[in-house]
Parts: sequence; structure tokens; C-alpha cells
Amino acid sequence: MTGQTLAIGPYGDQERAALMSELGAVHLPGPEGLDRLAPENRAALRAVAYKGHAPFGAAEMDRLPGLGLIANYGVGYDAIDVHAARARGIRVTNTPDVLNDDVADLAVGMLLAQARGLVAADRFVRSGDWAAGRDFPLQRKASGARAGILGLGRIGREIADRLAAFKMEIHYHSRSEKETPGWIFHAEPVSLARAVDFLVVALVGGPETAGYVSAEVIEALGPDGVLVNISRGSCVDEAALLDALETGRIGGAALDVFVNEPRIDGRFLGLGTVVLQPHQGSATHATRAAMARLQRDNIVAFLAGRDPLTPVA
Ligand code: 8YV
Repeated sequence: MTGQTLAIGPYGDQERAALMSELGAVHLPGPEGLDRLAPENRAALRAVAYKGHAPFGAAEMDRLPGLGLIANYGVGYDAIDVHAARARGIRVTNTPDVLNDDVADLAVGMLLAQARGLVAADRFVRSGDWAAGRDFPLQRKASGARAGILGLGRIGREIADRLAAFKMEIHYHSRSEKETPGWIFHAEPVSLARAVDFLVVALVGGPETAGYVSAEVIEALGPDGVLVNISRGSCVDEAALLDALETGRIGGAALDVFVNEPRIDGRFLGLGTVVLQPHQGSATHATRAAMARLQRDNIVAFLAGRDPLTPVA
């Protein structure tokens, strides 16, 4: 198998070691390094183990004439041009399901952190304000609120199940109405936003959801509404969100993902109503190990002539 797999992206030491020992993979930090490989080594490559958000499209694929599989590390594969891959007969896999719990946990944690002012409260204690006898301002109740889930896929459902345990009324919007335990379907995202206190974005990324949380959706959420995003920054009209946050036309936000990660728009940093996270939805030891395992298993299956385990639709 040696020399048939190219690992591209910011892998940790353990992940890189496993890719090398199990698959004999060659590693590049990013796709821009492809030209540094000798043409005969490039021609021998049959699988790419991809990690990260740098685009991997037709130009990159055409540098690897023997490529048959791109195994993505992550459930979201919007960095990979799947149309270009299909046109070249290259299969694409991702790592679904193994990260659902962690991403849903973080979404709920961020929602609670925004509602109860956890980040500011921590600062309040550390600064000595509490010890000095000052009162931390009253915060907002989360249990029993109305929650909207935008995108009721596997992760969206996990979030909805958790929020239902907080006695929340669950509303959702997705491509089609789903079988749910009494949750309320909205055919339009604006109608969903208008109906809820917290709007949680759990959409897939990519061109078809770009700007889905539009200025209109943000206005509909309104001055008491809070936006939570654990999917992709591209799903939100970020300029409209920043304007609405700065002028109080939306109540607040809790964001794990941004348009220009990791160099996010500096305007976010000055906003007290926003909880900011460094795209860490799936970032636990256990889940990252499971994602890496599934990525390698997809490559092992493909190189052995079997069907990959988790091909993308
Ligand atoms: C990934 C993610 O771990 O799975 C996804 O789609 O967003 C993350 O959890 C990250 O994209 C890896 O680069």
C-alpha cells in the first residue's frame, strides 16, 4: 500500500503516524504543496486523506491522474469539489455520525453560555468584581424557550433531542417535513426565525446553503432572538449578522464557525452579546480519534477493492 495514499492537511502527530504506519501515506500540510511531489510519485497515488478547509478542486485532482478516492476528515466536505470528483470517477467519503454527539453538545453549551452570560460571569468572578460585592446582572432563562433548528439532519436531530429535554418547544426547517415527535415544521426559514427565541444552524455547507441565514431571516429572529451556528460560516450572511448585532436588531449570537476562519472579522471581537468558539464542534480526543479511524477505514476498504464505508451522497 505504501505510496498510494497522500495525506493532505493539518494532522496532529498521532494521526499522521497512523496514516503512515497503516497506509504508508505521504503527508503534505496543504494542497498547494502538490507540485513538490515528483511526477512518478504523484502518478502512483490512488487515495487522498483530506483534512481542513482549503479548497480541493479540479486543478488539484488533475495533478493526481491515478486518484480514485478522496477520504475527507469531517462530516462537512464543502472544501472538496464533488462535481469535479464525480466527473473524474473519483469517489468521496466523509466521517458522519461519529461526531454528532460532540457537535450537538457544543451547540447546547453555546446556547446556554449565551443565554446565561457564562463567559462574562467567569470574567466577573476572576476580576474580583464579585468579591468586591458587585452584582452580576440577571440573565435570560433558557429552559422552556422556543428553539428553531435550521437543517434537521443527523446533527440537527441530536440538538433538537437535547433541547427538548430542556422543555423547549421545537420548531424546524429542512428540505422536507420529517417524522418527528410533535416538532413544528416551517417551509420557510423566515417563518422559522419569526417563531423562535433561539435559532440553531445545523445545515450542510457548500454553495447551495451559502447565505441561507439571510438579512431577512436575521430581522425575523429579532431583537430578542439569538443565533447559534455550529455548521459553516458560509451559511450566514455575516455582514448582515454583524450589522444586526451592532445595532441591537438581533439579541445575540453564539458562533463556532465563521466566513474567514481562523482570521475572523474583527467586529465580532467587540461584541458583548456574542459567544465565540474556535470551530471546535468535534474537537474531543474520543471523537477526533473516531473520525481519523473512519477516514483510514474508508481508504483501507477502497485500496483493497471493497466499497468505501461512508461515501457521500
Ligand atoms: C472537522 C467539521 O473536524 O466535521 C466537520 O464538518 O466541521 C469539523 O468537525 C473539521 O472540519 C476538520 O478539519
